[in-house]
Formats: sequence, structure tokens, C-alpha cells
Amino acid sequence: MFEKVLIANRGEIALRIHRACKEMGISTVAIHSTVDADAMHVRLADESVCVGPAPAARSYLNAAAILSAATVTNAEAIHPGYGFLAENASFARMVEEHGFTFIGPNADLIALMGDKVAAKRSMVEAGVPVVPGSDGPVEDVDSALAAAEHVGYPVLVKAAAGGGGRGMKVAADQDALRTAVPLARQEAQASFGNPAVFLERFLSHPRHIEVQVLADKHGQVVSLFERDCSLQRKHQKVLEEAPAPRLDESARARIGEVCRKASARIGYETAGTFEFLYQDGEFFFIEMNTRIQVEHPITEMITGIDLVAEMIRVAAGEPLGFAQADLKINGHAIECRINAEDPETFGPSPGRISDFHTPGGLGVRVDSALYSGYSVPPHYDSLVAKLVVHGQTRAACLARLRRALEEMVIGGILTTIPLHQRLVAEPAIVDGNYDIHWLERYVGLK
Ligand code: MV4
Repeated sequence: MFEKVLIANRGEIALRIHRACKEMGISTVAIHSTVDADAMHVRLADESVCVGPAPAARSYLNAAAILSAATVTNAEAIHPGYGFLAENASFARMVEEHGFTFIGPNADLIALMGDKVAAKRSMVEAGVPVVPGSDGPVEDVDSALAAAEHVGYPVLVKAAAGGGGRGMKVAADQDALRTAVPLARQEAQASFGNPAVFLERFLSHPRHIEVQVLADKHGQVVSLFERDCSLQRKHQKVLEEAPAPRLDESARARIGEVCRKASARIGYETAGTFEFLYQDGEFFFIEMNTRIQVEHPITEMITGIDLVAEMIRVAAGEPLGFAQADLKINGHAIECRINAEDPETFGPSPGRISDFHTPGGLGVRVDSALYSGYSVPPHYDSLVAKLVVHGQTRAACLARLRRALEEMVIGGILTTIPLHQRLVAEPAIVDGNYDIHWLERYVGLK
């Protein structure tokens, strides 16, 4: 096992990784920007290195400075967390070339999944159902029109180098597609430095269901079941739950097996997530995430597996210590993402934390790097806490979540706690009856 791991991240996920390391007897190195010198992830780590000024491009994304930090501290491995460099293939390659272990997939797999067209193709080969669409990228309007005849309108134009919803355009008919394709190509070039776009059948009312897998370097893969992440606003997840409500046991078992088989087929060797759109009883693969995700704790709550510890263990070459047959879903878990934002306008609300009280009790977990007196800097993601609640049933989980939200206090800044308090009283949420459009309609964006 590693003796020392460098954590190339900040905030709650840096803390989460630190906690796993400590429990495994691993010492930790934090990196930080100048404005994060007093951050909790720096305070808790065994060692820390300042890697640059506040802008992430010059600190948390500064590969050379991070590799230097790993070198001077004698770290053996680097955990990237999520965001920042987590899905940057060239960073993963540099980490390995410098003799460190990248705690994540190899650079080639990151690159493969970063190309949404190549990712879909590899999934088709691996037996995963994908959204029907163009066979590869469409180079111009004519080939797009030809492809759309097979796909059927409305179609969605997506950037091959995109993901996370950036640069998508719906076209209801041929005329709309004639306009959408050049526009989407321009935007893709500007945003991702790659103009390639492809078409998919537009699904009008899907749910976003994702399957968590965990694989080792010895060919073992397990599915840790699924999460429903349909409650999103502007492609930012707000509340997630596991397992997905209203998903029958046979569909769950089938999609879990599909993802296990596909992981083995592509040579996957770490934690990963298969993202699907689920509509009218059918799963359609859209993307694979090759990182530990923000919402991983709900999977931990229903399986009892420490995903971050397992990710570190398999990166060190250890075999998974359990098999699929050892796993079963225990109860239900929900995560509320609490952001430093106005709960009505969603405008940012950085500033000094005057009070911080976290709820506790059975089945309640708070992952947060906040403390009383800490100042939330304006430079980074607004996620400041994750309230994660477990219950033996979905109803018990919701009752516990309502109670925990009443107890939680984050003073001095605005947060999205009041939004979550409203959400847990909504009939559609109580019934688990929502799709990817529900939240945006609810908050009045559309
Ligand atoms: C789609 C779709 C409908 N049809 N693809 C947005 C994020 C990116 N990961 C994929 N996205 C979508 N792809 C087809 N063929 C609708 C969305 C989508 C969405 C997906 C998941 C969660 C929230 C969403 C909000 C708007 C659109």
C-alpha cells in the first residue's frame, strides 16, 4: 500500500480523500492556492504545498506545480478527486511518466471517454444500449440531414468533446438542423477546441440514472447499483438518491450486469460511472465518468462500501475484497448539495461563515470543509456541504432528511438549504415521480 498520497483537490472532496487515507495508515499531502492557506483540507493534511495563486488555472490546474509538490514531498500516488484535473488525460499521463500512481483510470481510457463519439462506439461494442444517433460525427449539414432521416426528429446535436450538457442543440426539423449544425460546430470549436458534433434522438422526458462500478487490476468488476440524478438545474445536480425510485429489480439487475461486462471489456480498473437516460422502461447510455463523483456517498450509504478507500486499494494493485454476490442494497440514501448561493436566484454568496452547526444522529452524514470563521472564497465551485441521509426505506430516509435539514445551520452566507427544505415537501419528490426537467420547471427557470 502507498505510504503517502498527494490530494490534488480542495474542499469537501479533499477532506473525504484525506479521511480514507488516514484510516488506511497513509499520510497525506494537501495542495492549495494562496487564498486556501487556511482551508480545512490544508489544516488536516500531514503536509501541504502552495501551488499557486487563487485562479484555478494557476493552482489546482497547474500540473507542473502539482507534480513538483508530489516530488518534493515524496508522495507515491496522486488522487485527483472530481473536477480540476480528474478527467484530464494528459495530466494522468504526466503523473505516470513522473513515476507516481494516478488514482483513477489510465490516460487512454480517460481520453476514450472524453470523446463522446468514441465512448459510445466502445459501448456499442461492449453490448451497452446507447441513444440511437448518427454513426460517428457529422461533418456538414448534408450528412447531418441524411443521418437525421434514420434517427428521426427531434434530434439533439451534441459536441463530441463536450459532455455535461454544454453545447447541445435540439432541432425539431430539417430547417432547424440546417441552422443548428454550423452553430453547434462553431460553439464546440470555441468551447472545446474541437468542432466535431454528432446527432442523437432527442429523448423528451428521461430520468438521469447512473450506475456505479468498481474494478480492480485483476479483472474483477462489481456494480454498486444506481443513483437517480435527475434533479438538476443548468446541468448542476441538486439532489441525488440511491437506489433510483420506481426502478424494478429486474431492470436494476440487468443494467448492473451490462455495466459490469462493459467495464471488463474495456479494461476498466478503478471507480467509474455509466450515465444513462432512462425513459419508458429503457436505458440509453450517454457518457461514462472516469472519476469519483460528488454523489458517491449515497452509494456508500446503501452498500456499506468505502468507495474512496477501494479506489486507493485497487490503484495500489490490491484485488477487490468482495464479490458481486456479497453486495446488496440496504435501505435508501439521499444527498442534498448545499451551495453558497441565493436559494431563489442562485447567485453566488461567498463570505465569512459566522455559525456552522451540522445535524447528526443515526444515518446522517455531512461532508463539508466549512468551519465557523472560515471565509468561502469566490474563486471556486459553490458547493460547501453535502448532507447525506440514510434510512431503511425511502419514506424513512425522507423523514430523516427533513429533520436533518431543520437542524442544519450555515450562518453568514446564503445557502441552498431553504430550497432543499421546500423540495422535501413536494409531492413529486415524496413520490419519486420526476424527470430531468422537473426541477427547472419547479424553480421557474422555464
Ligand atoms: C440528452 C437529452 C435528451 N436526449 N440526450 C445533458 C447533460 C449531458 N450529460 C446529456 N444531457 C442530455 N442529453 C438525448 N439524446 C437530455 C439531456 C439533458 C439532461 C440530462 C441529464 C440531466 C439533466 C439534463 C437536463 C437537460 C438535458
